[in-house]
Amino acid sequence: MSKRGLGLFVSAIMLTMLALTGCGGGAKAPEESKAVESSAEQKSEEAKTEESKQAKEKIVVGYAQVGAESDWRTANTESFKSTFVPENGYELIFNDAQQKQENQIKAIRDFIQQEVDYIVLAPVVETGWDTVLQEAKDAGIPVILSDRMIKTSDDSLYTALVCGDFIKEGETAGHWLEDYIKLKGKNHDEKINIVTLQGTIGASAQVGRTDGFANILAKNSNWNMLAKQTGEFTQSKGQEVMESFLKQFDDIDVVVAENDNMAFGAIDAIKAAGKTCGPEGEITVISYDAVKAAFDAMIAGDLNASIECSPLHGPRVAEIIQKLEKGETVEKIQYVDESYFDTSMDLEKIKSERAY
Ligand code: GYE
Repeated sequence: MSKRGLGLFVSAIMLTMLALTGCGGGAKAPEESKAVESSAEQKSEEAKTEESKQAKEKIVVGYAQVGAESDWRTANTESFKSTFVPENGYELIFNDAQQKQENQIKAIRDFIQQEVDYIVLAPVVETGWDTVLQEAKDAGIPVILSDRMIKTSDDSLYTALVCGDFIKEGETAGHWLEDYIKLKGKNHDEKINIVTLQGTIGASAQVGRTDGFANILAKNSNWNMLAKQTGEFTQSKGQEVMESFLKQFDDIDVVVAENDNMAFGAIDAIKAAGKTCGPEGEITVISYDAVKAAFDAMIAGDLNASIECSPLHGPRVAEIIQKLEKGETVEKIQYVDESYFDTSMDLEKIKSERAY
């Protein structure tokens, strides 16, 4: 039982005891019975106050967020901050770890000390969580993983996980490129030179997207991965790495950026190098997330396609917490259904209907 569950259980026993103290004990003399009645009334009043205090008590959620490295991340933070509000019965303690695991570990320890009811973790990298999550488990605080996953030999260290299926996203990018090359009527043996701007190395979003794309690359013998390097999921690093790729290789056909912001940086670098990109240009650019600015880049003709990844995990995590509060079981691993967008679609319309 969670700490919060245990607390509620103990209170329920107390309430029952308060209600019971006025009853039983055989027949009473009239005065005695009056006194007992009034004390019972008083006690049931106390019980009521206790009950309403409980009703007013907020569910305290500590969120160990990765940082503020991308548009996706900003939308994700906003999703949590607008969901976990007092009007919905929550108190949110938000921590921005500035992309550092050690900061997230410290934040989790602080949450444990503050005796929060739930810990939500968006793990910056996959490994190295067992010790601190064991501490949360020992303290009876359920941990919900959101956005990215972890590698652990003990699945009981987290209660649920909600995120994108990153391998599938990588494969979707690969399939999109296969179709696009066919559409362009390229010769089957024509060499396709690719560079990849990777996310934070060791983040499940990076690992999954890299591996998923590699699965499709393996099926296309004419695809040639020239280089892969991290751009840390940021626009400035993406630009920097793309600048160096353009200096090293003069025959890049495709850039796969493992998020939109790195693609924006890459597009700037391509233009600064006097090259062109997008559906009408020399270099094809594919990215992940599909934030609104990616739609603008596709509409402007700079970006070819963006593979969707939803940042709107606030309500999804709230639903999990509500189920746990009711003692219901939750699905352990929940992948969000995702799609992709490219310049063949009615992007203005789609963009106007999107929340991020
Ligand atoms: O793609 C990127 C962000 O973990 C899915 O992290 C997330 C990724 C997202 O910085 O933009």
